[in-house]
Amino acid sequence: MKIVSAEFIKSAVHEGDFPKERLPEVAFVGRSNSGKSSLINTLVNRKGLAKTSSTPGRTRLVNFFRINNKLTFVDLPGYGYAKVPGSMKSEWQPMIEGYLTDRDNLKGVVLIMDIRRPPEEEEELLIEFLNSLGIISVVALTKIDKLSGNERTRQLRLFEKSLKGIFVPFSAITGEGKDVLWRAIREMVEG
Ligand SMILES: Nc1nc2c(ncn2[C@@H]2O[C@H](COP(=O)(O)OP(=O)(O)O)[C@@H](O)[C@H]2O)c(=O)[nH]1
Ligand SMILES: [Mg+2]
Repeated sequence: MKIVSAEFIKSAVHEGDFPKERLPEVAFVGRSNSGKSSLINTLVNRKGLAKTSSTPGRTRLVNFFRINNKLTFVDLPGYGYAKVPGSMKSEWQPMIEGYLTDRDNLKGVVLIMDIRRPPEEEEELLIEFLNSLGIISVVALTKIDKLSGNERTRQLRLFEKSLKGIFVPFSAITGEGKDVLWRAIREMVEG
């Protein structure tokens, strides 16, 4: 995808403040520190569009970006920071669920996971939830550059065994997976 423009639209906390414009939308969701901001920046070739943060989990904002005046990227708040017993019960749950359920221009979700970190029940439940809503999703496995060939194979097997998803190995450092992810996004958007 040739990026002509990538602009920040707004941040919002409540559904009522989400942008009224209805471009096709792709949402990015992941644990704090999973590499979500870096992945968005890599996709759009802009180093500082989505802030990469050194204080993970502090923001509860939903950030909207307009890409090529054609689609919207939505950076959903990170999760898994405030540990609450029982999965998907943390404070972002109602907000995320509300967004995923109600946003009718939502075309798909990119779930971002650090390839070194084994999936937990939260991720399993999130994928099930997306499937139950009929929302297409793809799992980006970030920081692949940190693994050796053997570790990579082992981790990929682990993910394939524990989650029902489509996996894209990704690195914000080397750019691996960028084209594959863009293809997946284009398919979501163009249906
Ligand atoms: N080696 C490597 N580091 C990464 C990659 N993606 C993110 N990081 C680092 O991981 C940390 C968290 O990244 P960030 O994008 O802020 O994660 P977020 O909290 O999910 O938005 C930062 O120190 C990044 O530089 C990657 O693909 N490879
Ligand atoms: Mg971030």
